[in-house]
Amino acid sequence: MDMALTGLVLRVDRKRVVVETNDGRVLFAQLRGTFHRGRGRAKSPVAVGDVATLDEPSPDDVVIAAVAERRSVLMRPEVVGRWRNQVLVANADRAVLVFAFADPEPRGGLVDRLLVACHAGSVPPLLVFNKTDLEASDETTALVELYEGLGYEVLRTCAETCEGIAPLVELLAGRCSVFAGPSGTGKSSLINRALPGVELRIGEISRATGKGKHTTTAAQLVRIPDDEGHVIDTPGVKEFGLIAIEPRELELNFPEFPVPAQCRFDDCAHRSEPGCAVDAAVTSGDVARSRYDSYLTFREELEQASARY
Ligand SMILES: Nc1nc2c(ncn2[C@@H]2O[C@H](COP(=O)(O)OP(=O)(O)OP(=O)(O)O)[C@@H](O)[C@H]2O)c(=O)[nH]1
Ligand SMILES: [Mg+2]
Ligand SMILES: [Zn+2]
Repeated sequence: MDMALTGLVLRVDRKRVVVETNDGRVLFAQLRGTFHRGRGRAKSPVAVGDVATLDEPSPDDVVIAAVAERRSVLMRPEVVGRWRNQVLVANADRAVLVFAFADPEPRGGLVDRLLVACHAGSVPPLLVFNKTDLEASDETTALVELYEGLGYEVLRTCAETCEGIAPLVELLAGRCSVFAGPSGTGKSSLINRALPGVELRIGEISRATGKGKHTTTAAQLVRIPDDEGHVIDTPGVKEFGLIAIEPRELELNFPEFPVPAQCRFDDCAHRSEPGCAVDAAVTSGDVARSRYDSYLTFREELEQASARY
């Protein structure tokens, strides 16, 4: 009996998908109209990290027939033409969220967005603060300590001096890890350092703006040499919208909040209701103001989005 032809999705362009087949070829596969439309606009039909069943009606013609159920998804809304392309990557075991001590300075709101997306998509996060060779502002130092204090796994790295690269390599082995974060923080640089022989394109920081220039333009899967695991590099995110989270369930993605069911009202939105335990925790300092502000911002966004669809 023939073994079914399957492929690991390495990269997704408009209508062409790069797959690595289980018989060891790297080739382009086509998305056919029915499959493309059939999945509706709620989900990306195919994402990097997916395992696809392939049809090969003739040589040079490989078609994606189906996509295996996903273990996890990292989602963001992204409008591509009239398409809402929502799944950034599929099947990641861990998200490596890369920020920098400086150039660019991390924004807490974006850290929180990515952490919430990870919680909601069942992808455990690792926070990496890169560029330890640069001097951090007091705000940035406090921000790193905030997330460490919350119990998130935090790693300090430097792609220039290789500080923290050995522990990073250990964390990557045997798993699928997706690197995400703002442009210019060093995602591709860290992957190049961690994986021998891999040479992803590295950008330059604009002197004028202190920002990266979106060097990586599409999510791309890279195999770890001599290992089962792989790594997915993604383009830098400027804004990261949250989707597919019930507004009422947002609170569950903030592990330090005293929820659920500790406020006076069962349906407390933690805005300024009397007897709100979250509000009390912010006042007493048990919950950081910045985290609460993120919660309020995201809740508003999710409510507006759910009213729209
Ligand atoms: N000083 C310093 N510079 C670094 C470090 N790591 C990366 N860089 C520099 O930061 C710039 C951006 O690095 P990239 O690896 O392209 O960043 P990226 O996160 O992949 O950016 P996008 O692909 O645009 O999302 C490059 O000029 C790197 O040389 C570091 O640890 N210290
Ligand atoms: Mg990059
Ligand atoms: Zn409340």
